Amino acid sequence: MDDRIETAKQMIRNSGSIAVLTGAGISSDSGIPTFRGEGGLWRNFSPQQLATPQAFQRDPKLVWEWYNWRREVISKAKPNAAHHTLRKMEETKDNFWIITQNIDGLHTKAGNKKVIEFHGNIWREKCSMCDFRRYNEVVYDPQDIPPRCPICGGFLRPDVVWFGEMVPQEVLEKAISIVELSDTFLIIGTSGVVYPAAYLAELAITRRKNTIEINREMTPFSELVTVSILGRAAELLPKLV
Ligand code: BJW
Ligand code: ZN
Repeated sequence: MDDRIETAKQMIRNSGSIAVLTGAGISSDSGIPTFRGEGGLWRNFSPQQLATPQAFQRDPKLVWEWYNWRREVISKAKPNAAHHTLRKMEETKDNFWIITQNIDGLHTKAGNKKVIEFHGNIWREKCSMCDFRRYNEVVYDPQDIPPRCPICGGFLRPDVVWFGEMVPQEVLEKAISIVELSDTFLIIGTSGVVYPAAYLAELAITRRKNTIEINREMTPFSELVTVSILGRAAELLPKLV
């Protein structure tokens, strides 16, 4: 394992252009549960049962209860050593971008400036009926759920990307160009089963970038990347710089 860390470290040191794809695993050491695996289920619902427009249409209150609970957890969470390491990396590289699937905002909180929030942000809200959008960093009182649009009275929803919805075109295009322009690609704490995020990692692999994966477990990428390191992101990332 130590020689893998050494190889990854050299790749990062010699690289002028780094792109990073992060998933729920990078925030698990900040106390935010992941989606799949241990502790990932909220009231026994899987993300596929809650993170969909159909679930919201059927039961907006239930879906908001889930997001409100996550808002509460996220409001108390602090960036961990993995987030902080990525901030240091950004400071030393001319070209450095994070593409995160997380909606918790912890990369920005850690001080990173070049962050693409691929699946949106939990504090952003948009109306399910009209074009109203707002940033609203509050944990709701249970009786105020689901919140209503101040313009049209429709239900507000979290401005995040659910299953069956498209990642906004400009976000997807920007992410793809970041991958294309990078020479080193890090894949951190993601199960790699959700598309199109997983496609970005596949793209990096097919374009023969230097690819480094950090994950507690094996993923579909583990045998395809240049270096796969098994372990916790908060423990391993600081060793790479
Ligand atoms: C650690 C660790 C530690 C833990 N250190 N590691 C191609 C093939 C098959 C299906 C599809 C396809 N293309 C599209 C689809 C359908 C679908 C999809 O991907 N389904 C699959 C599940 C099969 N995709 C979509 O619907 C997407 N939209 C789309 O395709 O639009 C086009 C279209 C539209 C209409 C019709 C047809 C096509 C949208 C997907 C949006 C996903 N949204 C969510 C919710 C976001 C908001 C929210 O957070 O509530 O995004 S679902 C959920 O999964 C969330 C996450 O960002 C995402 C990924 O999860 P992630 O980050 O990987 O977390 P986990 O929990 O899965 O994994 C954690 C990992 O960390 C594990 O590996 C651990 O081992 C590791 N770990 N602790 C290091 N300390
Ligand atoms: Zn509205």
